[in-house]
Amino acid sequence: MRTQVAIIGGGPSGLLLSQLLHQRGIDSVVLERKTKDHVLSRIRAGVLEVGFVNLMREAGVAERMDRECFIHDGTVISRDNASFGINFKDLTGSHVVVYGQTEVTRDLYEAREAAGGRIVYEVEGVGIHGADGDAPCVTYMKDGAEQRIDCDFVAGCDGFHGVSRQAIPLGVRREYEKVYPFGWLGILSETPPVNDELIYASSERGFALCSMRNEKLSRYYIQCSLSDSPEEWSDAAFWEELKRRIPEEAAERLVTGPSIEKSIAPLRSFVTEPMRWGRLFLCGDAAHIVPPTGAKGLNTAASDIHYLYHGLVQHYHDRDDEGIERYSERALARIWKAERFSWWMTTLLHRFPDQSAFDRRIQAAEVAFLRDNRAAQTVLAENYVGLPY
Ligand code: RFL
Ligand code: PHB
Repeated sequence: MRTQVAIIGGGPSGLLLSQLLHQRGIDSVVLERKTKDHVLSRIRAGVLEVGFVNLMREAGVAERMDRECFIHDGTVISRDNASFGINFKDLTGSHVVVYGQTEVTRDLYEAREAAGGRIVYEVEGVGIHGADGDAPCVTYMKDGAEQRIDCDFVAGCDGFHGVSRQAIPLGVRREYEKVYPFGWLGILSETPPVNDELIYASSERGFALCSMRNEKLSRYYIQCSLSDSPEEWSDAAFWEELKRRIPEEAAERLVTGPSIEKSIAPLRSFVTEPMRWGRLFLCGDAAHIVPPTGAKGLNTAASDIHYLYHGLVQHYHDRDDEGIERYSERALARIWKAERFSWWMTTLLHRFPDQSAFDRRIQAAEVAFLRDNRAAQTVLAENYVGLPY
């Protein structure tokens, strides 16, 4: 098989890139390790930056999103029962959009299928060859037979556990990592959200987040121990713990119900550099991870796709390689700022096992400063709604 861009990974990064390239007449093939149903069963991001939404529009896949999404002009921060709002609209003139990653991925799959896009599911043993030369190729196993795709470029969109990053030689690759000593236990429940804006809650018992997907579907998280397993947490225990961490008035109106999904995500910050090696480009979780506290994971994946897409269009339409040559530099400049913001929000709002009483007081003082200081709120708001591409 031959294509212009071989894309490894059929998550949101890979599908969005494939769809954007298609809009500009550039051919791609997407290789996905799992089935489509499996990818769609993963409950992940919920908060999208306007930059992401604009990219979906450019890809021609924003119709349902524009109809069904929820615009959030602000968020609530609480600490030990006192809460305050951060008004994004007032502070930055912008907002964020609530529309689940599952729906984003579904819309992208539908668009790729409608356009006759080539997506190969359940591939195994993907290998990238000759990325440092002029004629790369990708090999993989499908139904017991080895297949090969010759291409001009390879986009590694295969997430944190993928193979693309490993294709960059160790002598070239630098990795930066911070692992946090806790995880997030998340549940999805068919109950109305407790609040019309998200609540980020810091408490003596640990962090909690009240989020949502729509008027009838809520997403809640509580900070948990890394040794916990979702089976150990009954729904009743989850709701009780959540209520103890969020402001009392919110706990009183919280509607509880059976969970329809329950999972634990460990928290990690991770960046790999460079994000380009010859004709191989890393995008999204394949290159970097943030703790979910700032809602930046999918949004940073989208900015990578923006830079790569424009670089490839420049290459094919203008015969100019400036965009692909500077891809890594441009993507990383934005990534590190999102890494900083996500690390900061995580550090501000979580309970760390080795924290002293002094550390807790400093955290409380920082939350109080944020509550009282417009400049501090503006810093949060500008980062949360998304820095410019
Ligand atoms: P994905 O989604 O991991 O997709 C990678 C795809 O590649 C496939 N794959 C392979 N295919 C072929 N060969 C191989 N060897 C392969 N290895 C892997 C996988 O099966 C998969 O389909 O990466 P992508 O596309 O870069 O997208 C990244 C986002 O999924 C991720 O950053 C976000 O979900 C992070 N995130 C959030 N981001 C936000 O912007 N806003 C949020 O509100 C937000 N909330 C979250 C989150 C992530 C969470 N978890 C579970 C980590 C909340 C949570 C709890
Ligand atoms: C979510 O709705 O899943 C969500 C929202 C905000 C975050 C993280 C996750 O910061």
